[in-house]
Order: sequence, then structure tokens, then C-alpha cells
Amino acid sequence: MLLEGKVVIVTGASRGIGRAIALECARHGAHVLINYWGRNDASYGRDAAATEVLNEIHAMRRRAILVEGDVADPVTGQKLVDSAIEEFGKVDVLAANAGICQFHAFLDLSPEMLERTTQVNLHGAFYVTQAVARQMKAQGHGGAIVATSSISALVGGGMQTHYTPTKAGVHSLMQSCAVALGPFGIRCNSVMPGTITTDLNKEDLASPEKLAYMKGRIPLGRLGDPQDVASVVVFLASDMARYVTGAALLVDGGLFVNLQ
Ligand code: NAD
Ligand code: RM4
Repeated sequence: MLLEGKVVIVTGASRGIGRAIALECARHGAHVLINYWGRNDASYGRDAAATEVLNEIHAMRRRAILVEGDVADPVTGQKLVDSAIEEFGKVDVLAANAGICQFHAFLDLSPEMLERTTQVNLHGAFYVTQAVARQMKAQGHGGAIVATSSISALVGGGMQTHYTPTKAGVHSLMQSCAVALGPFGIRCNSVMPGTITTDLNKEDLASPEKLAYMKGRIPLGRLGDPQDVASVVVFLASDMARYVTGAALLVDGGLFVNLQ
């Protein structure tokens, strides 16, 4: 029970890594605001995936609410804070996790794809972090922010030239926010997942050759599971990590260090 009684906002919490973070926070005793963007979940039916997470948390006898909203819209961060205050009365933790990555070659990548990816992944993390930090400062008892960066903040991807700079940006955002918000007792860290099995890379890993290649590069011998990341986010959000701020933790089965 690392987060007993805490109120946690998780962006992009209807599927994949965010879903696992929301559920793991609830398992550790937190109440959870589940943010998602229905248009991104269309293949499931706009609210179906998010509603499933809500029901799972209710089944654990924890409180939870759904708040749809595009994090790229600068007003969404405040909407999430207002909803959390109305329902739970405070915000203790933010998991700034929402992100998109359409795999695409560099030379014919459109300005629209570059701009949308940057707006959701980087600007979205900025706006939500800023709104939550203002609330935490006003509350006066600190807080924890954990952003989902990526191993891609540190290494390149030929089909991810629009995406990897956003993940480096999210890492950098947490470093600067650790400095800006430390005086208010607000800790800011990021996790850097390696290759985690979610809808985001389903197509990319659909070919057996690519899948075998990626697995072969990971010293622990398997792709990651959203739960692998969620438990690290809970650790960083909890008082177990009370003296950790400005840090980035790779959660990649050893992929990054595996040169030869
Ligand atoms: P996913 O596609 O499975 O889930 C994406 C989630 O984000 C969904 O809940 C969706 O509703 C939400 N979302 C999408 N656009 C949104 C928007 N504009 N506003 C609010 N919510 C939005 O993705 P995932 O693999 O779970 O990725 C989650 C995060 O983890 C992303 O930031 C991604 O960059 C990062 N990441 C993923 C991997 C991986 O291998 N899957 C590795 C490293 C980092
Ligand atoms: C991650 C990383 C993974 C990729 C996903 C889509 O940040 O690059 O390897 O599968 O994005």
C-alpha cells in the first residue's frame, strides 16, 4: 500500500501503460482520475476501454472517475485538476503518460504528423504538469509527478524521427520541473520504457522477423509488459522515492545497454 489515500491523475489511462499505472495505483490504495482521448480509442468504441478501467478500480473498492480530454489542448490540464478537486478534494500524484507514435519514414513525413505528435506528447505533458503543479503548490504539501518518457529519449528510430525528440523533451521537462518545483516539495521524475507490448507498437511488431529481432536485443529475453512499467511509476510516486527528483529510470529489460 504505497499510495494509501492518495489522489492520482493518470493521462492516457484507458489502454496500455497508462491503464496499468491506473490499476497499480488503485491496488496501492489510491483514488484515480482516468484521463483518455476517445478519438484515439475509436477502435474499441469511444469510452469502452476507459470504462473497463473504471469498473476494475471500482471492483477494488477504490474511487475513480473518467475525464475525457485531449492533453494537447492547453485547457485540458486545468479541467483534469478541477474534476479531481470536485470529486476527491486534492491531487497528490500526476502520471503524465498520454502519448502517440505513428511509425513513419522521415523523408515524406508531413508537418501535420510532426505537429500533432509534438502537441500531444510534449506540449500535452507540459500543460498537464503545469496545471497540476499549480494545484500542488496551492495545497502546500508537495506531490509527485512521473512522466512517461522512453528509451527513445536516448536512442534513435528511423521510423520515429517525429517521436523521439518529444520523448527527449519529456525527460528534459521533468529535469527542469524538478528544479522549478523542488522548493514546493514537488518531485518530478520520468520512466523510460523500452519496448512494451501495447497497441502503440502492435503494427510495428506484427512481423515475426521484427518481433524476434527486438526480443533478441533484450538481455532479459522478453518484451516488456505494461505492468513492468506501472510498478516503477508507483515506486517513484511513493514516499519510498522521497529523495528522488529529476531522475529518469530505464525500464527496458537491459535493451539500452546491449551494444554487443
Ligand atoms: P497506447 O496507444 O496503448 O495508449 C495510449 C493512451 O493514451 C490511451 O489511453 C489513449 O486514450 C491516450 N491518448 C492518446 N492520445 C491522447 C490525447 N491526445 N489526450 C489524452 N489521452 C490520449 O500507448 P502506450 O504504449 O500505452 O503508450 C503510453 C505512453 O508510453 C506514451 O507516452 C508512449 O510514448 C510511452 N512509451 C510507450 C512504449 C511502448 O513500447 N509501448 C515505450 C516507451 C514509451
Ligand atoms: C517507444 C519505444 C518502443 C516503441 C514504442 C512505440 O518509445 O520506441 O520501442 O515500440 O515507442
